[in-house]
Amino acid sequence: MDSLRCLTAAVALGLAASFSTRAVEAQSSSPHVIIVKMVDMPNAQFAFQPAAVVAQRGDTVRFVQASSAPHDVAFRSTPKGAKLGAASTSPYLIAPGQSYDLVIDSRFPDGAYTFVCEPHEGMGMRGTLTVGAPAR
Ligand SMILES: [Cu+2]
Repeated sequence: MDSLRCLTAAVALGLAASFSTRAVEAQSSSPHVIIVKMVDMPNAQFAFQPAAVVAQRGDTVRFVQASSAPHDVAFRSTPKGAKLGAASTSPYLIAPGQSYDLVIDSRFPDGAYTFVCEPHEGMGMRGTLTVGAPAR
């Protein structure tokens, strides 16, 4: 009886181990890097391009400086439960090609986020981030 229980436990452990290995593989193969450029607009204004981003947890949103003026990324609204901490406002991106990676991890629960560039918010430099399944 004892040996049977032992065998059952060993099989259960083995199954758990193979499941968790598969979960790690699935996670490491799926994340994406989503590029958002900070650009000059023809009307002497600035924009995030694209201005609407959809990400899954594990993805990275990479903001890239492609403009003549410094920009940042400051969140204005977040879903309940979001704990962005230091990610709530980015450093300024100044040099061409300089980038800022925002890792969409457990700080970012599913939902709708809005962000702006602080100096250019009044000029319409705003964006949205949706974490979760793409809206259809
Ligand atoms: Cu800006």
